[in-house]
Amino acid sequence: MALAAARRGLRTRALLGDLTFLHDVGGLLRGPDEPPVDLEIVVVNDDGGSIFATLEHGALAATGDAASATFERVFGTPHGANLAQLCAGYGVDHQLVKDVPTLRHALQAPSHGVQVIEVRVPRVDRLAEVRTLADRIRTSLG
Ligand SMILES: Cc1ncc(C[n+]2csc(CCOP(=O)(O)OP(=O)(O)O)c2C)c(N)n1
Ligand SMILES: [Mg+2]
Repeated sequence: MALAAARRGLRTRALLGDLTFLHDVGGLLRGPDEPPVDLEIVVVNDDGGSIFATLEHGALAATGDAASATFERVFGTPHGANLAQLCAGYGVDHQLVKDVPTLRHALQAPSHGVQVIEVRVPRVDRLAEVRTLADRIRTSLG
């Protein structure tokens, strides 16, 4: 669906996590007979799957004992993949963003072809951030 919109000349963005990106990274490869698309792929790279810290078994991560190491290996799944090099291998533009002003600038800039914008974030704060965000939404809804 994103590619169909991108073909119509609409500015099209996909927002995904690093593990999701790595799972489907082969999709960056578009053959010479494929129609050109304008697509921005924004990858939030926290070097693993932080969503699992927000689930029930995320409690294991906070124990500090062997269970937290197991949680990190099985659910956190850090990988250390170099997204810039992966994009280079597919001939796709890559931009690493390290702060909010740079991200704003990248999102406002004209976009042509397939571009990956990698936003590096820490993984450790995900549970606290989700709770804070939920509180703010509750408060704003009254
Ligand atoms: C096709 C598919 N495979 C596996 C899953 C299970 N799954 C849910 S979230 C997730 C990892 C998400 O990691 P990431 O994309 O880095 O996002 P983060 O949790 O860091 O925000 C996985 C493997 C899924 N939902 N769909
Ligand atoms: Mg992630």
